[in-house]
Amino acid sequence: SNTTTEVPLSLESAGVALDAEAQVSQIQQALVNNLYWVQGKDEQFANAHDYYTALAHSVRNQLLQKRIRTAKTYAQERAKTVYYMSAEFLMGRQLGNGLINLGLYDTMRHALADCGLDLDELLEREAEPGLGNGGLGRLAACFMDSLTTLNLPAVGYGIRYEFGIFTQLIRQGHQVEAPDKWLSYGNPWEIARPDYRVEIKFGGHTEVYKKDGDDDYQVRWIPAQTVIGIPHDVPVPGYGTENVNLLRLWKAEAGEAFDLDAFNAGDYFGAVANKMISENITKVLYPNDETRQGKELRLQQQYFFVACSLQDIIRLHLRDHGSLENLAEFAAIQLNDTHPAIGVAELMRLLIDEYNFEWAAAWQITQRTFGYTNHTLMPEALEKWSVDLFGKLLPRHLEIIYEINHRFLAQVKLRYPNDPDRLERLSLIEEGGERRVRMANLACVGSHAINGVAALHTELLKQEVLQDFYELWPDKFSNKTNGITPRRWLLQCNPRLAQLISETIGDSWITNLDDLKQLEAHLDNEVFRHAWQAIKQENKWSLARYIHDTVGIKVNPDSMFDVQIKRIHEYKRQLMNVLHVITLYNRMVQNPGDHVVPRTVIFGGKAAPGYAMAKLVVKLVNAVADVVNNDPIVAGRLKVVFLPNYNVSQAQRLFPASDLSEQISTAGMEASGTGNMKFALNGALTIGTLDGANVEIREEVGADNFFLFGLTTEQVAACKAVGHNPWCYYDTNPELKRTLDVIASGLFSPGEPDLFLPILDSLLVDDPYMVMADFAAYVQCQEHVSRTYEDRDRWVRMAILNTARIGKFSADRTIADYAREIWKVKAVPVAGE
Ligand code: Z16
Repeated sequence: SNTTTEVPLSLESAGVALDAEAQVSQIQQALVNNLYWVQGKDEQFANAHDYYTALAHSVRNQLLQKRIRTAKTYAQERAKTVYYMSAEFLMGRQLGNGLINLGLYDTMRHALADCGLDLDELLEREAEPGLGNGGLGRLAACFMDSLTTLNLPAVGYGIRYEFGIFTQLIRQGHQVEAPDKWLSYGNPWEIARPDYRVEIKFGGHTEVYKKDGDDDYQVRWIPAQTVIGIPHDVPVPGYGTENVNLLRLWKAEAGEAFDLDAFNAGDYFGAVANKMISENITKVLYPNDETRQGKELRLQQQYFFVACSLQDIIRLHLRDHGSLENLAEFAAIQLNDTHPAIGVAELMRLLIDEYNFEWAAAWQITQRTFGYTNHTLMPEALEKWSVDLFGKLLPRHLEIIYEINHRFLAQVKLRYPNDPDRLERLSLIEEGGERRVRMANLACVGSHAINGVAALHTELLKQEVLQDFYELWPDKFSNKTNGITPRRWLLQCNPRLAQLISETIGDSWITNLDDLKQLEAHLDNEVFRHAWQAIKQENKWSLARYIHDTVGIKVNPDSMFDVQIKRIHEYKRQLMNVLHVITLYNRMVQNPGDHVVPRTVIFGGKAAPGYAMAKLVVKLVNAVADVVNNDPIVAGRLKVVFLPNYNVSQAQRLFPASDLSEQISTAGMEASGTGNMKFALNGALTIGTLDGANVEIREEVGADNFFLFGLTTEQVAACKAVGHNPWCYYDTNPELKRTLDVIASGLFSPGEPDLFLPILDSLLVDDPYMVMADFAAYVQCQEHVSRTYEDRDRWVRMAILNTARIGKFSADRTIADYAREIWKVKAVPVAGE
């Protein structure tokens, strides 16, 4: 054929009137050309991965075309831009999402089928870009989708980790971590931009000097080392829009000036070794969710990506506006947690040391530019860096932080003249013991807006963790309840349900999730309810197949799929869920003939590699699964599954197939949760505590359609205040006693009788997460769940109502609120061709 003699074609974008047949043949042509010209492969030898890559390049070409027009439009309109700074972006696979957002999904499926290729199979070839730990990183990804869908000018700034979140393997029931080599077959979605490289300094010292023609003294930073940041751009499409925003991820490389000395000194190997040290900065994602690690490399990562991003923002701003005076009018920088909070000191440094601003002017620009989102109430998660380490790595920033603190505390002293304790709490520096820089305090002082991620979380922030800041500046605080993108979390992951919904109420819900309310009018339509139930059933069959393929366990698709998928953490109480499973098992053993509602209890989630208790919970789940799944007395009425390596791709299979969503954290500990929203959107019912966004989900779906149990935040606090005694629950609840006794008996740890002792100790000695206190209520609520599930028609009605009433939790709503109330940015739609 002559197809291979032409230069690679890109797919023609929509707008050009092509009939379906012409479009299909053009797609096929583009794929073959890409195989040949980009990948150097003949059709004959191409495998599924090659076709995936070809397809990805075709989609990327179209996105780039739109991206170029988007950038032009934003510049012409002098649009205010959101810069979302996040150490994590958990984007998930891009191909399916790109096809859907371009409106090409069905066409592509047919074009591929024509050549004997299965789109689903190609989609599975894409490596998972796991550049995040969990909720916080996935939130950033949902936000990018909504920002673009709402036509808001935005750039996501982050780190291009060479290794993302580790691959979780299960060996003899234990978690084992393997490196995540997600880039080993290349990444068709990114474009390196060496032309926009920036230089970043580290270490060394500062000195005072006089600038020519200036009487004032200036400070300059003489670094010990410099590193180069290379941006890698990933286009971010929106749904049904021409706009394409950018995710700009930084990769660290060795600076040339830096190794030249070593080369000149004849130390060739030393110079190359130093290159490796620089490149380490973006080597690997820290796998800690909610626990900080005071490692130097982590601080280097944070400073590196923030400093790269600020230079980039300034370059763009000066290109379009000429002066930094009006930076805050055109740039809104959002700090996703404290990970990028060093940006406050870095922007001050740039303005003062590099652009000659006076302190007061620089400070005003800085405060007006930054906003700060807090994601946790847990004190152990709040980032604090040793002053010593900080000063070694960032000597100039430490000086600037001291100066910010000095001026800030002077202001506080005027307001609270005789309150040294308050001063101590507000200080950017923690004294007593090793002095440390408090990043949350820096973020609060340097931002004009501070927000929590769910109503309860924001209230608790104001009353507890950030109380002193709230009393100082109540107007800075607001709530922005988290949301999820309905494109990935319904349209893409649950195509059958999406189709039924669109056939029933039209497809406006895709960009206006509140329209799902119209489903309520169809609640009494039996045909609709049956269709709904049949889709859940099909999704469960397909998950059952996946479970069998991955872990070899046969599950009953007619049983209730009871699912808890999230990072493994004591406060999330996977342990309480396992204890419930053991209790159900004990009942079967004791009364084998009793009627039970069959359940499949599914767990998924990674434990931080250094978190021994979380890893022991993983082992316990697997050990309980071994016993329960193989005991003939159970007769298949209860199955336990631990799915290894939970990630975004797996999540897309799990949410559509779930009946019951486990949201059982100790009240007051989960800032928001977002999995809870994904379950409800896909018609699962929640068993949950009054924690995080559960509170608002229950408000929206109605108390009758939510299985509530457990102590409230206030009750937890009261209980702890009087002294919580877990033994009394053990002594007075025979089922709980039996459950712990069975673990202690070694039934789940043959040959290792002491294996689970740390778990029993934690429960019986101080039970900091109130598992013992909430257990009876949880088990009772689970009985109510089972009885409800038996009335299948009632269950389906409740499920439909959950989906119908979940509209508030669209990330489109969340982003519209940020845009209006914090960022003051407006939509800038790009015209079609
Ligand atoms: C994270 O994923 C979260 C908080 C945090 O301090 C660090 C990480 Cl890596 C999570 C919260 O635990 C969760 O409740 C919340 O929904 C999510 O951030 C997004 O706000």
